[in-house]
Amino acid sequence: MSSMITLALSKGRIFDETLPLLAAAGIQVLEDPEKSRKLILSTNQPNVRVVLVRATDVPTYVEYGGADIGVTGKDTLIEHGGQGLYQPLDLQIAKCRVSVAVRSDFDYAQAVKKGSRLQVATKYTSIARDFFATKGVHVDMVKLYGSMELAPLIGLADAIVDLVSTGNTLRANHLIEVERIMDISSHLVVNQAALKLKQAPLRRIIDAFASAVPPEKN
Ligand code: PRT
Ligand code: MG
Repeated sequence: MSSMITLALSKGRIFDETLPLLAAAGIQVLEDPEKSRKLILSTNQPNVRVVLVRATDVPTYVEYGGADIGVTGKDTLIEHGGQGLYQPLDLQIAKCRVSVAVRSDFDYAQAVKKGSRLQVATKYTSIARDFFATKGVHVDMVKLYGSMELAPLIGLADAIVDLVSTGNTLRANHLIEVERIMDISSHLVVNQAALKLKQAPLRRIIDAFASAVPPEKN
């Protein structure tokens, strides 16, 4: 029996933007996750299957070998810690940035003077903690799992640390981006034991993905 390769993806932009890379590897997913409730999708290659997991769970599935390989945002990877994961490739997809945003009437410059305290609402507590520590700002962290943009409007926090791509969500909620913490794209992550045990098929996928990634623009 040939060994099965399990690829972990999340529904939505990561799935959609990974499809062309899979095509470059000769892999075609046979079901549409938006139309089916299945969590395990077969492909045109009998030894390759796709599992659908929450975006934040992709590194965990790959770390514990629930999947051999996965695609995950750098944001998610940093928060996970990346332990046990081989990270061979920046796929240059699902691009966005992690930024600090506040209400337009909030005096951010005053609030981040060294030694001051700032209430920050975010799903990205690790990224936020490191960023404000470097600035010497004390942070009272409010951990949220979504709709971060609401927090400053309701008085739950002074600032949010969140992903921004077009900026439309911030604008719609009268928030302004005051600092850009880091640029984000999605990366390929591979289980280290699987890389040894299933080296040839995994290498084939990694190499095909690498050849399909557009060269970095400067
Ligand atoms: O949505 P769900 O709660 O199910 O899970 P998730 O948010 O963890 O997954 P998903 O699929 O939304 O995001 C997966 C990955 O896509 C993230 O980890 C990022 O690496 C990447 N990515 C790229 C984005 C965005 N762009 C993005 N714009 N993830 C989320 N957003 C959200 C952002 O949080 C904000 O609410 O879109 C909103 C801002 O978009 P603009 O265009 O209005 O600025
Ligand atoms: Mg989302």
